[in-house]
Amino acid sequence: MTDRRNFIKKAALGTIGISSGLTCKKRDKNENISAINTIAVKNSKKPLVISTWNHGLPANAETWKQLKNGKPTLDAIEAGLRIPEGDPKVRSVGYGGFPDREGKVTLDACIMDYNSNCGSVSFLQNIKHPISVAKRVLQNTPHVMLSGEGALQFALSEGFKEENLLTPDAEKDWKKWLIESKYKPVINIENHDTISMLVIDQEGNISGASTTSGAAWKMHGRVGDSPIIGAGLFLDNQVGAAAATGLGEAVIRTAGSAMVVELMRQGKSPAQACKLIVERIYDKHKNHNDIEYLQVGFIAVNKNGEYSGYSLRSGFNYAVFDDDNGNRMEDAQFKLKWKD
Ligand code: SD4
Repeated sequence: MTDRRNFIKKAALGTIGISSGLTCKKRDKNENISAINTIAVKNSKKPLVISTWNHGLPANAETWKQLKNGKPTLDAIEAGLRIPEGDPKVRSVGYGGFPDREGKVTLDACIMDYNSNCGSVSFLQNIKHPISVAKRVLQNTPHVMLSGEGALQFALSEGFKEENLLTPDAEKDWKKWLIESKYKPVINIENHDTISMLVIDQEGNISGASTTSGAAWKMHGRVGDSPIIGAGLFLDNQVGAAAATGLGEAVIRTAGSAMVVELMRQGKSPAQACKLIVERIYDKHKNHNDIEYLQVGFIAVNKNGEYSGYSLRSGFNYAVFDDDNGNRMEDAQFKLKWKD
């Protein structure tokens, strides 16, 4: 264990070297996009916190409070996301999340900062707060992603405690599901699914994170888009950030969040970029088995503080917190109504 700790400490020093290499050159924050963006700036004030789904409201509130108290941005994001992770009523994130088809709750999370440092865990079991483990991966290892047993070992070496995450309610639902055992992920469950959060902090720097128990009744070992940098979350501090919710397989197939950011780099507004990528995902899946239950949604922000959300099917909403209008839900525009 001591060797392991030493390794992790040394690795962490290595990370400092790597991360400074990744640090973005300082540029005027509007340099890339201001001239070509035609959509009105909805919000140019900092900070801005935006999170997927209703459980984004309490998460936003905590993150906001911490940012206003001068806490480091990643700490503020972590504190916000720990709220739905710890809430047993939220059936799609952390403790109380729906299990896989073997009755195991397996969790995915990632976090990324404005210097492009990333930390991620996937297929993590028995640890209530995967977002905190992902943050330790970012801070204390030379890696981006740890998975399964290795992620658990790392969490334990960092002092996290194992606990049973399958609540009696989730177990009851799983046993009901077992009767027919039909895999048909339903996104929009009570307006709670993966929580992805994007933040522009007081300095105007962009960071983000995502945490989920993934698709209910998935195969054991399945990992979704949420812990994958570029799929469930991506940001470039010179341009903006995007994060996904919905059917992870579709988002991975299309490198969804990375593509939204690249479209913003080319001058598209967050609204235009999210819509174009959702339409691309729809086109790629028109003849795919997944189309029957396919739902994907993105939130995005750019360096001007513009933000938006767009989903394939109706029902996606997101929480936004800014100085002008406080913490509120906004409905995403969508391409199709459910059943279309
Ligand atoms: C996944 N994207 O594991 C997650 C699930 C989700 O809204 O976001 N549901 O595929």
